[in-house]
Amino acid sequence: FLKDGSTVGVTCVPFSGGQPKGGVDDGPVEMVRFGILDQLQGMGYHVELSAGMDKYRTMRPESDPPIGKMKNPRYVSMAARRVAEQVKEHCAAGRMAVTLGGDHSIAMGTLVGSAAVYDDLCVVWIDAHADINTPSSTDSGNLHGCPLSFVLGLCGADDHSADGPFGWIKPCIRKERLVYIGLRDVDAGEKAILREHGIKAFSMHDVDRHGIGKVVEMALDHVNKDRSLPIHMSFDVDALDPSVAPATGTPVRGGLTFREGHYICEAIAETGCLVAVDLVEVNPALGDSDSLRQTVAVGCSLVRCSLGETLL
Ligand code: 4U7
Ligand code: MN
Ligand code: MN
Ligand code: MN
Repeated sequence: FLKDGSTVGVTCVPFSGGQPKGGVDDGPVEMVRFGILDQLQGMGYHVELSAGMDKYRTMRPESDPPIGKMKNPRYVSMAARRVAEQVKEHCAAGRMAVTLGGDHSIAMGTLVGSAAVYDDLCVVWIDAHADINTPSSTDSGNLHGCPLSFVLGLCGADDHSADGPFGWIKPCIRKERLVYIGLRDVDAGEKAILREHGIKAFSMHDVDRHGIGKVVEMALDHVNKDRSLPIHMSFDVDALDPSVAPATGTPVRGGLTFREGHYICEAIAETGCLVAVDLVEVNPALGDSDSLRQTVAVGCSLVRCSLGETLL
C-alpha cells in the first residue's frame, strides 16, 4: 500500500484534553527523548516529522465549557482536526503514519486522516477499554473514552450535530472493519453498543483461552480475511498489564504481557498491510522514574516492532 515505504511520517501530539490527568501531553516528548526517531532511522527509515507540535498546547481555547457531558469539546475537536490533517498528509505521500500521543481522543483525528486516503480501512484497536462511548452514553465525559463512536457514526443527532464542534467528523470507518484486542474494562453502555452493532472484540478472556497467536489470527480474519486491505492499528499502552506499562492514566490489572503486546505488533507488521500506527496514553507524570522509563521504553519498542523490527 505504501508508495514510500522507506519513509515514516511521525506526528507528535502533546495533548491531554481528552481526560483530566496532566502529563500525558509529555508522552511524545519523552518517547523522542528516549530515542524513538533515531531508532527508526537506525532501522533504515527516513523520518519525516510533522511540524508545529507546540501548537497542540497553545491552541487550547480560552473558554471551553462542557457540551452536555463532554469535557473540553472544542479543544479536543480542534486538536483532532489538526491531527487529521497531519496524518492525512503522511498517508497521501505514501508514508507509514506514526502518531505519538497524547490521550486517545486524538484517534478521532488519526482515523479521519488515514481513512481520507485509504478506502475500506481496517482498524485494530488494542486497549483495555472500548473507547466507543457516545456523548450520551459516557459517564465520565472524558472524550478519550469516545473516539470510535464519532468515526463509526454511532452518535445520535442530538449529541453530534453538524453545527457542533465535531460536525467536521463524518463516519469513515465501517463497523465490520473494527476489531479489538485486550479489552477488560468495558462500560455497561459500551457493552450494549458492541452487542447492538455486532462489533468484534477479543477480550483478555479470549487471550487466556486461545493464546495471543490465535487471537491475532482470528482478529485479522474478521476484518481482513485475505490480508488485502490497509490496516490502522491504534495501540493504547494501557492494553498492557500495569506491571509492564505502569505510567498511564487508566491502568487496569490483568492486561497483556510484554511479549503479547509485542507479538500483536510483529504479527500485524508481517501482514504488510499496516499503513498507520497510534501509540497513546503514555503518561510520564504518573509513577516514579523507573515506571516512567519502563513505560516509555515499551512504547518505543512497540512502535519499532510495528515497523518491522524482529527478534532474529
Ligand atoms: B482510554 C471509561 F468510564 N470507559 O469512558 C470512560 F471506564 O483511551 C474509560 O482507553 C475510558 O484510556 C478510557 O471514561 C479511555 C471509564
Ligand atoms: Mn485504555
Ligand atoms: Mn484508549
Ligand atoms: Mn487510558
